Amino acid sequence: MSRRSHAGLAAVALASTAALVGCTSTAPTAGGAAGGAIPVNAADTTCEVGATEAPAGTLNFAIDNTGTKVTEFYLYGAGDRIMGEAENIGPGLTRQLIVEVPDGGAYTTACKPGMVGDGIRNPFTVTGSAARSVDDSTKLAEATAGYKRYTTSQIEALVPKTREFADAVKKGDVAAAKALFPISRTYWERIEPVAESFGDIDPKTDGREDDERDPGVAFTGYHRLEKDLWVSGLQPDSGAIADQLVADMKDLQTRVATVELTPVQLANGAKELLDEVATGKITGEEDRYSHTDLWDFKANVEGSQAAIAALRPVIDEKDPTLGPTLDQRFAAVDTLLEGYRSGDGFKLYTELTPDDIKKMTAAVDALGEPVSQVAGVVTS
Ligand SMILES: [Cu+2]
Repeated sequence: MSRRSHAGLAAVALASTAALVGCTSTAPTAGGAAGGAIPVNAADTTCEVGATEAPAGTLNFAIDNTGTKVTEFYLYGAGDRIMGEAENIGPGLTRQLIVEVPDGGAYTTACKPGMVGDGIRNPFTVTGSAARSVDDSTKLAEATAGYKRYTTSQIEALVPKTREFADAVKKGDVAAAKALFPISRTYWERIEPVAESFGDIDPKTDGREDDERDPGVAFTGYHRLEKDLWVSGLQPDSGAIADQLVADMKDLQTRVATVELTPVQLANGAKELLDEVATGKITGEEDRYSHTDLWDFKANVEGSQAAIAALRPVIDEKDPTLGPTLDQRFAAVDTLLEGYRSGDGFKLYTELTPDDIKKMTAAVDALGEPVSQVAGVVTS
């Protein structure tokens, strides 16, 4: 997840007005040219979205990073619900984002140069309503049902394992809590795009210390406790932070039970997980106190693999060449990661060499390319 601020809706309204007035939102006509991709010119200080509205259904954005910083693009629903996101778009690169938006209404687009803050936001209207793609294909319906079972099973393991971690923190058993930290996070990191899509849970459970926050909003969740365990020592409120983390995971469990996943979300989620690896794990940014980034790395890749596996019958039907390429690239990443095993876990990030990082970056980029094609294939 980008280092987003928690400035909430107030900033949304502010940002979009600013974008309209100051930051070159050129207010073009509906949809992309002739129903094609909606062009987005994402620069360092501007975010020109080639349309202010589009009919409900499958939206297709072509995001062109014309700036000098890595950027990302979001389509938000009400309450900053993430409808779709494309992260880690390097300068000079173009990335396609396909998002299924069956319900008409008010949405918001955001470009985030440097992947920080609330981004440059513009209102975006979706008109009418459309059938969900899952409704007109048995294979797609089976894919989302299968992935929903996977997500549910991960959360059924996440809640008790997080409880175990929290109990160790509350008992002051630092050694046990340190051992449980990366293990309990594995279930979270496997399904992170689904968890993130709610908008308000991820910042509380997986936010970093240097994230922008509203005044009075504390640094909580896994990484606060990671800092307590590995750096500052357990604090008087560590127990309360641990209990809150468990409560947030239970909240996630309740919300996921009613969520309807779409095939495009599975495909985008598989890519988002690899972007997570590229921006958070390969850089050592995510688990900066414990250096257990490779546990998260493995979990992100497993989660991506699960989403792709759920969609595989549809992929094989629509593009029989893509499946074998995906298998080969996933296998290459798995084999590479196995080389960094240590005991039941992995080497710490601090034990990796620049050459290790280079190999990991190349393998994840090589996997990211065919995975980024899946959204287009399953909606074709
Ligand atoms: Cu994370």
